[in-house]
Amino acid sequence: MKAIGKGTYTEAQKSEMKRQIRHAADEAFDQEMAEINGQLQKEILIALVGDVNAGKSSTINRIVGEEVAGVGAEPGETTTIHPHAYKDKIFFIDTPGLNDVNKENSATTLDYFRKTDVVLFFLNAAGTVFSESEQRSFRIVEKANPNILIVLNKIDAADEVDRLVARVRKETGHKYDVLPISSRTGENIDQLRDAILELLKKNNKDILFARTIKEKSSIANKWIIAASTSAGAIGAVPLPGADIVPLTALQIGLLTRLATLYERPISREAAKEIVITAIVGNLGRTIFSQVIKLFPGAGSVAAAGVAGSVTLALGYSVKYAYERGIDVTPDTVTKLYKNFRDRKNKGKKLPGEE
Ligand SMILES: Nc1nc2c(ncn2[C@@H]2O[C@H](COP(=O)(O)OP(=O)(O)O)[C@@H](O)[C@H]2O)c(=O)[nH]1
Ligand SMILES: [Mg+2]
Repeated sequence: MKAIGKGTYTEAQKSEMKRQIRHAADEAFDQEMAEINGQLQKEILIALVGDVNAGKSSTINRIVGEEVAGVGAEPGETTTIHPHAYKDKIFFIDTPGLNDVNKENSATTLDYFRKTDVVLFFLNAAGTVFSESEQRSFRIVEKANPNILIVLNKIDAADEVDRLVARVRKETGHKYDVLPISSRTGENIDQLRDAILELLKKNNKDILFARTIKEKSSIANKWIIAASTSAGAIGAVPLPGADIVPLTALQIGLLTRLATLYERPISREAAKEIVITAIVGNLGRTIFSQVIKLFPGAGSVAAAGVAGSVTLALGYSVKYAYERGIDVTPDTVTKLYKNFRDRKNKGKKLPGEE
């Protein structure tokens, strides 16, 4: 079968596509839900290592968007390292100071580091960056667990940050990301959050962590861009048959992830019909050129053709609905598409652009 015109389909093609989407969506939905539920059963352990006052507590509070109780132990208060539960599945290990890491270089401490999903190793950009004692601790931690992100905090109070980053990278053998941040001003906190999620993704734990974070918008954007870019690899105008199965799977994956992120479960039937609207209907395409302006990094999707653009439009509309407490149903998503299209036709800006 061949699509006609600029991606408009014949009635016969449309009904065949709907059939294929319903079929592919069932399978994709089961797979995604199994994957997500599997993730939600797991536990995450994040270690905060660094000198007193490096900004460990401030940074973690920034990342999750609220005060994390228990990460605030003063040096000397704790004699052994023990995890603090934050939400029922997420634990932080706070090392009150590096001396404690060095002194307590015991089997139990190392055991904890071994089990940790991510180690955040803090340096104070406004202090003595990567001092001898910090280097000693770093070697200890590194041996136990290489999933380290080096957090260079307090860049608001430091000079020559680029040079500091380069030096730390060099002294750690260019093996680790060094992220310059300020937990006071919030600079680069999004990048640090993304880097943590990237590491957690390796253990299939990123959704579990993302869900507990207050600031969901930039995470949602990233997922929408990723799905749309992947969709862009599918034929310029998705055809019934080979293109429909992977495109459906991508969109179902995006929908179920967004639903989990915003903690608003989506039914199988709703997900299916929303995908049908996106792929078979024309509405998604008409708002794409507007939507793309709202997305940092959407340039990669710009040349993505129909599959990429309808995926971006779908993701944007669903995210928009979740953030405003609108139920995500085929009806509401279609209404949103129409609303965005009408705004576009009237030369008005889309929500978020103002
Ligand atoms: N200038 C500046 N001060 C910071 C920053 N992050 C934390 N601080 C301050 O440094 C001190 C120690 O922070 P805290 O998070 O308790 O450090 P922790 O001991 O490593 O947990 C506090 O007075 C914070 O306000 C930052 O990015 N810039
Ligand atoms: Mg602290």
